[in-house]
Order: sequence, then structure tokens, then C-alpha cells
Amino acid sequence: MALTDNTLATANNLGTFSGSINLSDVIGGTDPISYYKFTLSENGDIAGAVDWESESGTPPFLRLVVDFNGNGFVESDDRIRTLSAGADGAFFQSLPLGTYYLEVATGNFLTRDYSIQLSATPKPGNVSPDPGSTFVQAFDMGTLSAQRILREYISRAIDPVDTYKFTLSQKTNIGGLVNGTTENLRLFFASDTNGNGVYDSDETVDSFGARPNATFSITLNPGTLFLAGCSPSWFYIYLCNSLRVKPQSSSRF
Ligand SMILES: [Ca+2]
Ligand SMILES: [Ca+2]
Ligand SMILES: [Ca+2]
Ligand SMILES: [Ca+2]
Repeated sequence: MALTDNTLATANNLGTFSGSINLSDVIGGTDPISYYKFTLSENGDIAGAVDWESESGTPPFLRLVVDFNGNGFVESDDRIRTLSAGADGAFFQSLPLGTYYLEVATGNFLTRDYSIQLSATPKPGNVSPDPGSTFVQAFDMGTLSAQRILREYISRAIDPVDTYKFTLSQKTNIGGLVNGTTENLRLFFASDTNGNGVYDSDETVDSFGARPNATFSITLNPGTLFLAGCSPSWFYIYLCNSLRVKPQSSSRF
């Protein structure tokens, strides 16, 4: 138990995380919160389990936090997922490379031992830099004339859209396979018809709802085109925010 780890800036620093680690400490009483900080140098999956020593009173939470605006404070949107709410359990989360925090918190005046097992499995991408969400920020593949394999990450909470730009020199049929995703995503083929660098509503050529291992096929006219991979929930508004339900999808297509 330590009061020195109660902010992001003073979090217990696990460093660049790979392999496995076991975190054990005490929470509650005069110390209601603790943070752990870790960095993933590659896209990857984290998996683990938490064991709360059983006690009565307010249940503790284990949450995954991203300081999106880098201000050192945890706003509500920074808590991207509750990994455990009061009950022992296993968890799994795909993440892009970056810095993350684990938040252990309780309102309980009783102290409680806990242990967290955490492991990381790298799933490196092969596109750099990470494609942006707009046409202007698209990753440029140049003239598409041979097979390309694109491995990257998208999820609603962290990185909802990856956009790729490519050029066709002749009318071309393009076939594709979506592989390795943990959830469905949607692919949009689009053309910046009015040349303003923005994806306008009438610029979709076609779209595909892509389940894992889904194939698609599309015939495209010559020119400059865009392929946007979007997380499945990009267009949805969740009504259960109080439960902090935020489905994730890791997508490598
Ligand atoms: Ca603490
Ligand atoms: Ca913040
Ligand atoms: Ca991405
Ligand atoms: Ca446009």
C-alpha cells in the first residue's frame, strides 16, 4: 500500500511490458487508489486475471486507462475498460502500441489484498505510421498492382478508423480477406470525388461488413481511391454508458 502511486504521474512504472508479471498489494482504508503504468512497444494483446481477497463492503475495480489528452488526469473517457468489478475474473484486451495505466480503486474502508497476473503477446503491425482517420491522413500504398497484406489495429475506444490510399492505373477487380480480427469491422471503399480531402457522405463506392475470415470482392475504376477500416461500433451510440460497456475490435486485415 502506498499513497505515492495515487496519480498517473507517480504510477508504479512497469516499463516496456512483455512476457508476464504478477502485481500484489493492498488497497482500501486510507489508500483508495493505485496506478500502474506500462508501455507496449508493438500492437498486442494483454490477458490476465485478478484475485481480490474476499471482504465485505464496496467492491474494488480494476480499470484500463489511457491518458488521451496527456494532461496527467483521468477523465471519464480515459477509463476505456473495466477489467474487473469486484469479482475475481480473467480479462483480455487487444491494444495498439502505446502507454497504458491500470487503475486499482475502491471506496472500501476495509483493506483488501489483491493480486493481478498480466501477460502481453505482441502482434506487431506492418504499416507505419499508423494510418489516420481522414483522407489527408491516409497511409499511401501508391499504385496497387500486386497483393498487399496490411496488419494494423482499430478499436472504437482507441483507434476507430484506419484509412489507406491507393491508385489504380486501370479498371481492376480487387479481392480481399479479413483475417485475425477479434470482432467484426466495416470496410469502406471511397473516392474523394470533390477533392476536398474529406470523406463526404456521397463518396462511398461500396462497403463491406467484415467478419473474421470474411472475403470481399469489388471492381473499381482507375484513379485514386481510399480504403477505410472502421471499428464496428463507430456509428453506434451506446445507451449503457453507466456500465462502461465499450466493445473492442482488434483488426489486422
Ligand atoms: Ca495507492
Ligand atoms: Ca486525461
Ligand atoms: Ca491503426
Ligand atoms: Ca470529399
